[in-house]
Amino acid sequence: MHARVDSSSPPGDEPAATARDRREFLRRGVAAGGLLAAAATVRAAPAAEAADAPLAIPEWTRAPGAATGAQPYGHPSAFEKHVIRHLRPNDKQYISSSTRSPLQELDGIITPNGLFYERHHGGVPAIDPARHRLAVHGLVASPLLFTVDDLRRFPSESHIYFLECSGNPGYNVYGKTAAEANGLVSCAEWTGVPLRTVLAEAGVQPQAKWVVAEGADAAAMTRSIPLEKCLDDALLVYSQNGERLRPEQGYPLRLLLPGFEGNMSIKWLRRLHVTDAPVQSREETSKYTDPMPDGSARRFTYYMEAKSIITAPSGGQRLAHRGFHEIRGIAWSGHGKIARVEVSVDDGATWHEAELQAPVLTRAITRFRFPWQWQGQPAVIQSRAIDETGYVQPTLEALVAVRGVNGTYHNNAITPWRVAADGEVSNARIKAS
Ligand SMILES: Nc1nc2c(c(=O)[nH]1)N[C@H]1C(S)=C(S)[C@@H](COP(=O)(O)O)O[C@H]1N2
Ligand SMILES: [Mo]
Repeated sequence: MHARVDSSSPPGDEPAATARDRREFLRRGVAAGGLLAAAATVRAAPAAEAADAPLAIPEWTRAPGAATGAQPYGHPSAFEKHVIRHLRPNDKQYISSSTRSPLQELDGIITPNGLFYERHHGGVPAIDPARHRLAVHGLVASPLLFTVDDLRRFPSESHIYFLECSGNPGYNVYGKTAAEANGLVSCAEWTGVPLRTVLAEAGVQPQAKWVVAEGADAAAMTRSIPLEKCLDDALLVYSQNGERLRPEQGYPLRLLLPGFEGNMSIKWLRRLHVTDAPVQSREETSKYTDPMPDGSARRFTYYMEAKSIITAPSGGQRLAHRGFHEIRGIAWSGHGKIARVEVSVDDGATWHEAELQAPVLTRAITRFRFPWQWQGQPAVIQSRAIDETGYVQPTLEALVAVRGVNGTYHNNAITPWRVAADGEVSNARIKAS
């Protein structure tokens, strides 16, 4: 049984806007040595098994399976044990540390809770929700103290948003896999109460301009947030992907500031102090600032700018077959929706529009895909995101030309992957040996 995959006419409707790009793509494909000459065939069964042989009955069909309810809380298949968060092997800072989401193993736009990236400055506290409180005070008409149950009584909302650490990936651009190169980003459906609802309950005074959020962890992570953001789409979150927050993600209560650098989405939230000025916390002075070439420093760099990365094929993987391959990846922007993603398969010489997978949501991860014929030629493949503001994801060289090399945060550069003649995929920034 063969599933026919014709790379020159991908399934589904072709948006009118891409027809020109596709013609251009085909023309260049032919010009570039018949890249698309033959329609690809994806075999549904190993060629060694004759299609007319009877289907063997495997052992799992011959006897009943495990008892229903054997796992009161479900786990992935035992065959998926390699799909785990990535912890840097030399990471000795086990309290102030991070783990990366295995982007190369994931499909769709939702990161499963057990694979959501983590970044903790003082370890993961074990908080008893019955004893946890949120204080709202400062420039308000009535200071308030909430239990988690109190907050759950407010009208709730659910939204899909990405969260990304501004240190993703820093200026270590040599990550071997997609996780190592850019895995400090994840995306979930968050449920909670809009922060503006709770602030309205307390009654914000006219001179208020900032809200200082503080965590209940040993790091007492503290950040000042412009009141404008708090009254816009900021969410007090208690659930993630349908279940209560995991301890690592801020159980029982976190702040979520869509599109803003991850460190501002304070986990284990215990206090909201309404003020008229930023508090100048450690996290907005010594940390999370970027020294610029002219000696100044970028501070309060809220927005995560548009980024994308190809997750398949990506570093550490191997193309086992010549012929059709769907290039797949993810794109996101703190400024809103992804408008386009472009893919290059010739080391950046030419770019072609990828197809976006619905839904394309504001400040959420968007999937893209692009049909590719690989006939064993060495190639460098990469993607660049363009968001609804028209902003185009830069190359690393373009970013460094503006920012210099002393900053660590907000590196949203393109990640190029090298595909070798033997099908090995590696980070194109690592010199081939
Ligand atoms: N209280 C508290 N909040 C915190 C942190 C922390 O260490 N303590 N880390 C911040 C950073 S740097 C990031 S990137 C995100 C990470 O969220 P996650 O672990 O749910 O992915 O949480 C932010 N909120
Ligand atoms: Mo972060």
